[in-house]
Amino acid sequence: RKGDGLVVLLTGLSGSGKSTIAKELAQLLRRSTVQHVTLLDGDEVRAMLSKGLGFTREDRLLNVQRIGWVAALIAEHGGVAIAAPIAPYAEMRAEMRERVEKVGRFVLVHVATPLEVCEARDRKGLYAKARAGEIANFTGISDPYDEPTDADVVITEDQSPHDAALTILAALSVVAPLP
Ligand code: GGZ
Repeated sequence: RKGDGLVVLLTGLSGSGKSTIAKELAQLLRRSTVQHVTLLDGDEVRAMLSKGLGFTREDRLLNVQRIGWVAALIAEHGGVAIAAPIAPYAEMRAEMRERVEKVGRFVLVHVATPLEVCEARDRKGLYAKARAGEIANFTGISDPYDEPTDADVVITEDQSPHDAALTILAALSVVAPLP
């Protein structure tokens, strides 16, 4: 319904588990009473909406602005949008919050898996490449990540994706008890 719009932004390092948690959360919401859930998948966004953009500060800003614009549009029409870009700059997250809060609710989730843990996992081998200088401007290695100070939910590394999604769900309280 109009006015019920919501954007959930998961921010965190590469390999922190954002995408997996986002997918799990979308599933939980779809199985609940919330039907219109749009997951703005990071890979899809980078392939379509932000095709051609790289990882300079300017490109990341554009990427996250585009995600914010689409997410706000979804929220404006009563939908729920979930997005999980790294969104490394506090400024871009604040801008998204401001944009969304004009039309609906905004919930910032910090997936706070420490750099050491992400790097040790290195599921895609990107950290090794970044350390070797094969990838420039890599978040956490050679590019900044502003730790959020305004997160509505913080997810820690000991939580399973399912646990994390349940924690977020509880914080959303969108799943109103049925009458
Ligand atoms: C960070 C990079 C980089 C650099 C490629 N820095 O773990 P992944 O692979 O699948 O997720 C990362 C993704 C980050 O894109 P985002 O759109 O989320 O970033 S931002 O919000 O800052 O615009 C990583 C891959 O792209 N990747 N190069 N230099 N991550």
